[in-house]
Amino acid sequence: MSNTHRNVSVIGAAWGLGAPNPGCGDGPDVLKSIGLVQAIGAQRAHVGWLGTVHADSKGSLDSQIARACSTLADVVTGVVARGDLALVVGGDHTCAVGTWTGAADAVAGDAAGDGGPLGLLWIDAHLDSHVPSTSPSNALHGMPLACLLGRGETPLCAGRAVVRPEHVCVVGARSFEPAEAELLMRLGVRVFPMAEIERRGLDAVVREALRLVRTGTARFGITLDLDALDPRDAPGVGVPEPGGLRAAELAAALHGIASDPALCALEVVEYDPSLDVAGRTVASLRPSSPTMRRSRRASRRWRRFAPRDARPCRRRSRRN
Ligand SMILES: [Mn+2]
Repeated sequence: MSNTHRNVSVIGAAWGLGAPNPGCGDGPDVLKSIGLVQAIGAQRAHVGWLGTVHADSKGSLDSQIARACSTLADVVTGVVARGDLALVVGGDHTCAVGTWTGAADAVAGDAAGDGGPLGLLWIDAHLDSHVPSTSPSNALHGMPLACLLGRGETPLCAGRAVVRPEHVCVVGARSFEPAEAELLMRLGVRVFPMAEIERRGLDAVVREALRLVRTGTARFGITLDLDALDPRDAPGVGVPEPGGLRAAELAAALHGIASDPALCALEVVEYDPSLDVAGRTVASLRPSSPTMRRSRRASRRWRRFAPRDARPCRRRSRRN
């Protein structure tokens, strides 16, 4: 996140129920404890940890996640409606259903009267566009984009289209099932796979993707699944995929984005502290590295807190 005077409200989405390994449910607490708020605050933003949403344990998995998402949506609506930047920290990617439903509601009902649709930039190694009938694993974190597009029939998906396909871009995809790609193609979602990024360069792709999510929308949001990053930079995710984005290049391509008044919310998901290796994932998350370098104190603090237990990442089950 770059220099900005805008208020930043951080919200934890502390559940991993939608993933085969629930470890990412600990992500928000760990990032809070190692000083995420202070690191962002070092860049002159007014930042506070607003709260953390947990899932309860009543009923089916779907309904637990659906309730947590509904709580999260209400919180995000409030933050966005008052003009702050919402930063949602997952948890597994099912929290996107809550984050973007809440953001879309706030953006549609903008008090100033210039409300409209929400654009969404989805940065991910996967397409997250399964519906229950196409998912080999039934893992719900493989479905949130389909849900937001109004597809899929689970309690998580009210069947309501929160975003329009022409306002959504996926960047960094490299591992998915044909049915997901077919759904997105049929709907008209622009997908920028890794092969295209390697050919054209990340800067050019991000520029085009940002133009698309801004076109015809009132405001836009960005969701970053950390598995979009190369496992060399972000080993601490449940479903790592080789051949991904380098953290420094992505930070450079998105540099300054937090100061953009059209950006209403940012979401960072799937960080699993138990799978991190030598704090590498946390180091990649360090907000806006160039600015952090100028703030040596904050940078030292972040390094000091970064978990260093170099636990080998042995468990590598594919999601699908
Ligand atoms: Mn994802």
